[in-house]
Amino acid sequence: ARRLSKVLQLTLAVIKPDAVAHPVMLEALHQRILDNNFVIVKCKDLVWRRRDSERFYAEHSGRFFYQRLVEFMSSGPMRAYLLAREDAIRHWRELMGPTKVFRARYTAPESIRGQFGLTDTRNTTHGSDSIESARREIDFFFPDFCMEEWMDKEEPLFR
Ligand code: RTP
Ligand code: MG
Repeated sequence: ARRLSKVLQLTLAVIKPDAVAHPVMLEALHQRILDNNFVIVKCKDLVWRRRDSERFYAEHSGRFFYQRLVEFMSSGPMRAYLLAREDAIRHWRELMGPTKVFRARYTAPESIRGQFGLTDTRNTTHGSDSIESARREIDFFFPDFCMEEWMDKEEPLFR
């Protein structure tokens, strides 16, 4: 029999401050996660200091939107989820829809950003874009989570 662990993947999802500020939206997004067969491994509400924001988005330093992104992400509470599902990274990004709000509205109106996104920065959610970023981001938000413990050399849970 195939082990469940064979098909699971982990990803890091964040509900950004624009969405957390509205309880109805926060609840809708939480429900959306459950409706799409993700297992919530860990969940936490937190507020970033400016330096956390700068560190997390260091790869974007120098881009024209960096300052406002850093400012915005440390402007209020957000919620981080450690999610598990088969193909979790791809599924969560598909559910979020395109980063750019105009694109989300027109090409994926049912997606989270298509429905709730305000601007390209205040676009309700974040999701890891690769296995490497998922590892880095899970460790950033959940340093106590021992990924190695979830891995089995023969049949890795995390791929
Ligand atoms: P994310 O990192 O949130 O999953 O988004 P992404 O990969 O789809 O987009 P990326 O291009 O990596 O953008 C990184 C973050 O910068 C914000 N952003 N703001 N014009 C703007 O104001 C602007 N452009 C991008 C995005 O919201 C994303 O959080
Ligand atoms: Mg990105």
